Amino acid sequence: MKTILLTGFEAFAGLPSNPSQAIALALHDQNVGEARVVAKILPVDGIKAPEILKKALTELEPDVVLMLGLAQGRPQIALERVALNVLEYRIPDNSGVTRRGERVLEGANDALFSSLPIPEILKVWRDAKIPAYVSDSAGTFLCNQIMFLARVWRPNIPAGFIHLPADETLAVENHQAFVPLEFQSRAVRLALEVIASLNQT
Ligand code: PCA
Repeated sequence: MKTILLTGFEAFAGLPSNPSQAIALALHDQNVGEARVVAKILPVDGIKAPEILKKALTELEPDVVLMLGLAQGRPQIALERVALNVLEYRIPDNSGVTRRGERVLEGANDALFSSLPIPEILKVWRDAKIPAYVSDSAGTFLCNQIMFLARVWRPNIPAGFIHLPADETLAVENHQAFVPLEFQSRAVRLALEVIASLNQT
């Protein structure tokens, strides 16, 4: 049976929650098609998150890595196409560290593409009437950082990132676009079904 490593992030920026955490935890230890999902929640910490990701990759040797994170203010679910070898934190991480003008990994490529089947995932979402789009920037904070590292550390497996919009819990706090958590969760599950059925894994 294949193993899918599914990561989410803890809350950050003073927010009460992070939909990526709730969704990843709800899918932990579930079977999706021929694959078993193992969820890990990463701290929003530029040192600890890479350490936990690396440990999970070594211990689980997953066939696929799907990473989730929150992008408040985005109107829809976004499948990231590319991760940049740049750290340009616009806010401090949860340990109070701000990194500016640094590389994720010295000597590595400037950018790495997602190795997930982007067109297939978009099609499944479209058929299910889930509004979503391909994003050409995962930002320059933690989400971009771990997407980049996953592609460097496991170049030969499908690995990529989904940015989730605010959910209802976050949106009641301020006036912003949101997609209900239940709906987001369905989108992630559908993406996992596509990924689980990949031939190359
Ligand atoms: N979103 C942030 C980091 C953690 C998260 O969920 C980002 O987009 O980089």
